[in-house]
Amino acid sequence: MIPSMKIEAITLREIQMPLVHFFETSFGRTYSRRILLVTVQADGIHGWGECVAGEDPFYSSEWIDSVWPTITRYLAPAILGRAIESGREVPALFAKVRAHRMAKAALENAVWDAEAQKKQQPLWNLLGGTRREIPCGVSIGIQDSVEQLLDKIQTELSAGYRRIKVKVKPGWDVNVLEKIRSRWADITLSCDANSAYTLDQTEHLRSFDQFNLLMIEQPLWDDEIYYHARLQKQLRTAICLDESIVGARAAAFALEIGACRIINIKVGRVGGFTEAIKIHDICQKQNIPVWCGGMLESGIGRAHNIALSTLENFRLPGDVSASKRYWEEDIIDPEVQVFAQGMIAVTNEPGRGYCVKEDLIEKLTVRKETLTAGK
Ligand code: OSB
Ligand code: MG
Repeated sequence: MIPSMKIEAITLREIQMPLVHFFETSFGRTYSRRILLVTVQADGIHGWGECVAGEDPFYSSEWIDSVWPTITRYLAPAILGRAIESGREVPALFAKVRAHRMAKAALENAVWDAEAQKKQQPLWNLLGGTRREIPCGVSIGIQDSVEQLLDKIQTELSAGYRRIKVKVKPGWDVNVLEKIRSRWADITLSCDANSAYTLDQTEHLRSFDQFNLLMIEQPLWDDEIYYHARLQKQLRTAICLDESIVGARAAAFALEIGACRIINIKVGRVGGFTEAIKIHDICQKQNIPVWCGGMLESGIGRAHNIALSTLENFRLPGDVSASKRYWEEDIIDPEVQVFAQGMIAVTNEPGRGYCVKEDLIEKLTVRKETLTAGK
């Protein structure tokens, strides 16, 4: 018999964590993160989840102050007091709420986290993963100068990372890629535009082909797929979609019309592990490689990204890198470490495989709310 868990309480917390170094994309610069963590309490077990919504509604429409009431008012009441066997049951319970995928993912993933503990099984194994080592890349933001960017790339290459991704936008693209390629002709290099271009700039984007990039991530509008198919026909470089792949249907559509040749899976963006696994499977059947994206997560989201990255078709290095690149001190123990060959070793521990530092979290907490069944 599969043991079910009764969801007795759900706690939301906002923690604030300054980044070791600012992170800049085409939509802005972040110095410090406001992160929503959720805890699902069931039969004496605490399952943890991290909401990847940002400080502002710039990457997507969700942001920290939209996800909080979405969870307290709609999502938490949909699972509180219920007996649940698996994280897989959660999406159906949330189906009435449109979109709000990052809010949903935080809770669904906390249920998976609890389920793995309850079953005394590693979370990665519960998700269907097989890899015991995760290949890692880094995402490097826009810097104050190209020299600073080159220094950062050197640091990350020395640390062993297997793929360098740089953020681009009009005015910080061809000039920058040229300098990178003249110094490192052969490294695995990609770029991410976070929707900074339009189809009118096709000729300009075609000039990226000379840099032999592994991919160009989300060049066009965040909510567009069709125009990416038009663009992909004009480029030699593979397009990778991030923002516009909000679920399995979007992924299937993008592949059907040839809008990309690679997909970035972010578990928060697509609404949770269940949907992320579906996208992984669709891509695997069509021989389209996927990789795990990052959202400047704290250790909990990072641990979940590692677990997801063990699925077989995560064939390209992800944006899942060491804790110390982001935080003075991460909220998990041990912190995520990347070994010299740019790999993260996956543990055999049951659950997420990293302990949560509750005392540290308490110190970082600026807002907290607990909801209980029947209230
Ligand atoms: O587009 O992949 C992105 C960070 C915040 C929002 C969007 C993105 C990113 C990153 C950082 O590229 C990845 C990471 O190191 O966590
Ligand atoms: Mg991206």
